This record gives sequence, structure tokens and C-alpha cells, in this order.
Amino acid sequence: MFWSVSIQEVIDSSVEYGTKKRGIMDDSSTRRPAPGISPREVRILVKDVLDERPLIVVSNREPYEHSREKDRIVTKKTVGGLVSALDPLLQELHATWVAWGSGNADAETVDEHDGVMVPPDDPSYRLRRVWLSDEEVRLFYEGHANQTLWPLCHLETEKVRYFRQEWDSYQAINRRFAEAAVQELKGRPGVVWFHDYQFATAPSMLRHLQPDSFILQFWHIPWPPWEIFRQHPQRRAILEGMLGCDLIGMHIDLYCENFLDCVRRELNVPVDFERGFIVIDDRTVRVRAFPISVDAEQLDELARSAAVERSLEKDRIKYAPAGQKIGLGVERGDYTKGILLRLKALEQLFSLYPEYRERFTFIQVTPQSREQIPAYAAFQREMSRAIQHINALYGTASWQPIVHIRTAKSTFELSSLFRLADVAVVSARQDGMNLVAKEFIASRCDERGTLILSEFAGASEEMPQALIINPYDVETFAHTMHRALTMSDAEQTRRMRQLRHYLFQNTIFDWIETIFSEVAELKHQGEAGEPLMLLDHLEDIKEAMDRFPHVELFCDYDGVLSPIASRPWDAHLDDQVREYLTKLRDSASVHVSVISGRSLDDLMDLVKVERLTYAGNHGLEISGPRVERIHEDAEHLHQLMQTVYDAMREAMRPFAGVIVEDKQLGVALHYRLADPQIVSDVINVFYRVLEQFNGENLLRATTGKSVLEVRPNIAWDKGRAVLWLLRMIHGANWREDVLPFYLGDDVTDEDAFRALRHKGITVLVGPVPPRGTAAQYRLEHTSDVTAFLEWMTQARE
Ligand code: GDG
Repeated sequence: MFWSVSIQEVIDSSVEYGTKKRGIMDDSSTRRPAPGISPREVRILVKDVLDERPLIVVSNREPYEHSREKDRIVTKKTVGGLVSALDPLLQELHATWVAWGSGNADAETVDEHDGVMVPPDDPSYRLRRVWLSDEEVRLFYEGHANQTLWPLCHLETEKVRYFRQEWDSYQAINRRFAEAAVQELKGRPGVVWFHDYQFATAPSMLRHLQPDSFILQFWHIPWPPWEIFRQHPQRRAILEGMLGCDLIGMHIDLYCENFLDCVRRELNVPVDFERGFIVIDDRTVRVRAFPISVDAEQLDELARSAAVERSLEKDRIKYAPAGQKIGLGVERGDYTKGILLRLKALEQLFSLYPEYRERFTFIQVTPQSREQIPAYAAFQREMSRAIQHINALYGTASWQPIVHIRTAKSTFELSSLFRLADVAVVSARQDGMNLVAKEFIASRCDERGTLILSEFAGASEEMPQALIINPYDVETFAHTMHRALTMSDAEQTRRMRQLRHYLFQNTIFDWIETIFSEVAELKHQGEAGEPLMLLDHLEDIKEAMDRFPHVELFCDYDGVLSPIASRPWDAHLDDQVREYLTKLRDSASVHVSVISGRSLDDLMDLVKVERLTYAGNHGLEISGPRVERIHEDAEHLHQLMQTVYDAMREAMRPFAGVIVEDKQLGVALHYRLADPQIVSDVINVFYRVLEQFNGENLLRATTGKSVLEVRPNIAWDKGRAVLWLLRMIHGANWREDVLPFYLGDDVTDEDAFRALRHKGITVLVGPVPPRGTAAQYRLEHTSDVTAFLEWMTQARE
């Protein structure tokens, strides 16, 4: 969970709301933050979404490789986050994975249709192998994929080269993989999930061969801006190929925006930048950010294991015999990872701060990668030279500033090094996400250590508590290392705790969950169309309710329990509604929560029904009989919000009819009453003020019905809040006996509609907005809400 508290601790807490301490106890510094969605919950969700349709995953790298060692064949599971996350899912679903058969005994182990059941000890899904000749590996993989697309997407334009023959091979191999996926579908409409830049054109090929498939692609590397992307001679074919998908996932919004921009400029088709939709051939393609992550719990568990503890002791003796501080870098030997910049910064560090000589050792783990490619071989040579240079310059008879490890470490050995490091450095020149940053955080079960993170790694967007650097500014980089090495234990812990709380709520399983929730939503939009009128389907609703012992009713306030008012303070609650809420509260089988963008105090004042659960500021602050918390990543922003509020009020003085609302953890700007002629000026000024206070990217702007808001920039919304509340109130297995019901009316409620898809009943109050809705049902007016609440009091008596 986001907050490291159990329900019991909350009940036991005697501290009043509003004055209480953070939800973290000092005596539990090494406690593991409670996790978000569990692997089991994800498997249930994906199963629901697939609804008996087959799932086919397509990637270049295979999850299991067979190789001949002497006279026997051994199977090895390939290491990597994606395989660890998808392997159990595919096992449970009995799905299929299509990949290049790269092992030297792969061909000997397949059936007549090139498939083999894996894993070997419990064969439960099919690995379908696609064969590539050595020449094809050279042209397709080392050539077009790794010497054209890879450098292009990482903005390394001077390394990009293009050969027609390689492109032709790329196309041919993409077709081979698309055909293999079609064969595995065996005529059934299924979900096909492509991974990465090796397969840009396969989606449209698949779409032609099997038009009724749901095609999804996750692009693991950055997407460049148009000025760079346009250098690709086959740019149109690449874009058209990808637009064979229904859903395209990238790590962060910036890459999605770049992609949408490239599509608009090259293909001249309608692009909705705000919602991330492209319309092509009467289909829509959704482009959305899904930041990939790691299995935080598993990494934490490994890091805590007795074996890693023992290894840590040995590593300490080996690498820090005189109690040296330790720095750590872990990455494939790839020029995009910024290792040379890091080495320059290290050289400066030892020059600017001589006190680190013999007292600080940097361990650089760099297994070789793609060394057949000249740019990689040259880079790896240059890196070795730079390391030798620093070691010669500052090394002594008993100490080397940089320990260079050129072979891959086992996951276990890495875990020990992550724990050993005082500072981990990720200084990528460009990096889609960077999993090492997340692995380091997950492994720091002691809540110590500092992460220095390049602003050019996708991960930096999620980790404001790391020390964020521009690696090209080598001098500041060196000073930042000094800052990390002298950071107090208390500050390290504060930062690491926040990073870990975020990470444990946003794991690889949350990644799969958001992707498949999006698949569900897109499929639903295609299949179900408009939401049904709730009051015409009360019998179905009653039947659904009767299947569960508990109903958890979530109601938004403005536009749901109370009609939208021109001024926020005029939105009063009707006594009748108050009476129904009270009755429902008193029913043993219903629990009621009111969730709103308003501040918690304001919301409680307006509703005035005791013993309900209240969630204010879109779920950042919660108060109820069984839960009582302020989101810890937001709490420290009180002061900043107050400053923004004061500045906003001052800046809005000239604009008549604009109301600035202080929500403590947010600032809302209502312009419903303003003259429409001045609204664009108001919006401009709003963004100017926000920018002024957002140097550290701690804030974000959101829009609603004639309202603009400044909110904490954390991955939290009504959807996450609702799922969190369900778990807190009813326990991890809530799905077995709770039916959630959600009534909402605006764009912020769509997050909850999506989160509860397949898990509960969602109701939009008011007209369907032009962008559509994820809600299954609809009520026309707030008066229908009153009628429905009355019905519910009787249905649940
Ligand atoms: C691409 C994108 C994106 C490294 N050395 C060893 C080792 N590793 C493991 C790390 C980590 C993985 O390799 C590297 O993942 P990254 O995310 O850091 O980078 P890429 O390989 O470039 O991955 C990237 C990723 O796809 C996922 O979408 O984040 O931006 O470029 O797991 O731990 N593992 C072991 N020994 C090593 O020596 N065992």
C-alpha cells in the first residue's frame, strides 16, 4: 500500500486528523512498504479481459533457451524483468510466446510446428520459435534494429546509418513473426502483444492477415521528436506499420507526444493529442504512457535474504576494506547509458575533492553488449581507456578508484552490490525508462543509499526524490556525487522511503494491470458503445448486488450528490440525500464513501453525515471509521501549495468572476462565472504562475468542468484511491465478497470507472462527454441519483 499502515494501526491511532504525523513509524525503518496490486489479482484481471481469447506475446528475445553442453541439452530461463513478469502470467493463461530461437539446441527441442512447451519442470505454455539465419541476424537485428532504429530513437544521429538491404530484411523478418503469430491464433480472434523496436511493421502485417485481432505494442525505448525521426528514409512505413495496432504503449508522455506529432506531420490524419488517439482507416489507435517497473517485492525479499547478507559482508571486505564509500553503475556496455560522462564526472570529483582519494571506490558493472557492432566495440574500448586513465591518475599501490567488472553478475550478486552502494549512478544520455534505478530502490530494504539519476532517463519522471542531474553538465554532476556522499542518514532515509513507497505501489504488476485495463476499455468502447441507463436496469443491478454480502458505494460530490453550482460554496446537500446516505450507512451490508476533488474539511462540512468515509483532494486525504491518512508524498507539499495559492490569488485579482480555492493539498481555479472573453488570458496566467513554482516538477495541472487545478505531481487519482480503500477496508481479497459501486460525473471520475472495470458497477451522472466514458451505466441528473439512492436503501434492507 502507499501508506505503510494496516487498518488496525489506523484504528489504534489516537492522533486527530489534520495534526497527525506521517504514516511512517521511526522504529520500522526497514519495513517493506505494502505492495499495490498482487500478481494473482493481475492474473485474474487479464483472464477477465481476455475472456477466453488467446494471448500471444511476440518479442525478439525468447524466455527459455536450449543449449547443448557436452552431450546434454540444458534449458536456461533468460534473465530480465519482462520475462520474470510475463512468464507466470503466460503459464497461468496457457498462452503463447513467439520469439527468435537463438539457443544452439533450440531447433532440436521443438515439435513439427516449431513449438516447445515451457517451463521445462511444469510445461504450461507454448514457446513458438522463429528461425533467423546468421545473415538475417546481421541485417535485421544488428543492422536495421540496432544501427538505425536504436541510435535514431536515442537521438544519437551521428551513429545512425541506413542500408536498403537491412531494411528489406527487417520487413521480411517482421512478416515472418506476424505470420507465426497468425498461425498460433489458429483463426481465433486474440490479443497479440508485440514488444519493442524490432517489430515496428509487424502490427499492420498482422492486421491484414487477421483483422479481428486486438493488437498491442509496447515500445521499450524513447520515441524521438519529429526533426530526428524524419531522418529515417522509411519513416512513413514505420508509422503505418505501428498504426496496425489498437494500442501503442510507451514509457512516458513525452515519447507519446513525439509519436503523435510524427504521425500528424507525416500521415496527416486526425490526431487527438489530449486523449492520445489517432484515427486511421476508420479505426482509432490509442497511444498511452505505461511506465514499466520491476517486481519490487521479489527484489526486496532477495536483498533481505541471509545469502545476500552474507555476500554483502564479503563484498564489503573485497571492495571497501578500509571502509571506503562505494559508488555503483550497472548497465550493458551501451553508448546511450552515459558511462563516459560519468567517468568524466568521477575524474572531476577526485580532482575537486581530493579527500575522496582512497576513500571512495566506484564499481562499474558493464557486461558486454552488441560488441559485433563497430559503434559498440569502439565505445567499449573508449570506456576501458577512460577507466585506465583515471586509475593511473589517482590510483595508489593499495587502491583503484574504479573497479571495472566486464562480465554479467548474477541477480543475486547484483542484489548484494545494490545493498553495498552508498550511491548508485544512472547517467543515461537517453534511456526509455532504466530499470536499474528501480532495482536499486527495490533492493534498499535498509532505506539507505542515494540515487543519482539522469533527467534523460524515463525513470526520472517518477522519482523526484532522487538527485536529478543533467549528465552533460559534468562539473555539477561531480558536485552532486559529493552531495550524495555527504548526505545525512536522515535525508537518505527520507528520500529512499518515498521512492520505495512509490515503487511498491507501481510495480511491474501495476504496469500489466494498467495495460490490460486499457485493453478492456478499448475493447469495451468498440463493443459496448453507449452506457446503459441505470434506472432501466435495476433488476440486473439487484441480481448483481445479491451475489455479494457487501456493497461499497462511492459517490462523487459535485454533479452527483449535489448539482453543480456556480460558486463552490453554493453546492449544498439536499436533506433527502443526507437521509438516504445515513440509512445506507446504517445498513450492515453497505459501506459509503464520498470522494471528491474538494478538500477533505470542505467535503465533510458539506455532507455532514458522521461515520462515512471521506476522501478529499481526489483521494489524497482520507478520513473514515476504518481509515485515516494523508498521502505521504503529498503531505510535505502543504507549504508549497500555500505559496502557489497566494500567488495565484494575487495574479487573478484583475479577472472578475474567477474564484481561487485553497484546497490545502491543491489549488483550484474556477472560471465558470468569468466572462468567456477573458478565459484564455486566465488560463495563460494560471500556467505562468504554476511554472514559476514548478522548477522541481512537484506539481501538475489538471482540467475539469470550468476548473483548472494545481495538484501534487504524484501518480494518484480517484481510481487508485478507490482500489486502495477497498483493500484497506475489506482486505486484499475484497473481490471475493464486495461489489464496488461508483457514481461520478467528470473526467477525474473516469480514472475510477477504469479502475473498477470488471470489478464493480460504474455510473456516469450527466451526458456522455465527447471523449466517451468508461462507465457502464448512466443517470441523467443528480435528481436520478436521489431516486437511485432511495431504491438502494430499499434493495439493501
Ligand atoms: C530497455 C530500455 C527500458 C545489467 N547488467 C547486469 C544485469 N543487468 C540488467 C539490469 C536490468 C537490465 O539488465 C537493464 O535494463 P534497463 O532498463 O536498465 O536497460 P536496457 O537493457 O537498455 O532496456 C530501457 C527497458 O528496456 C525496459 O523497458 O527500461 O530504457 O533501453 O534489469 O539489472 N543483470 C544481471 N547482471 C548484470 O551484470 N543479472
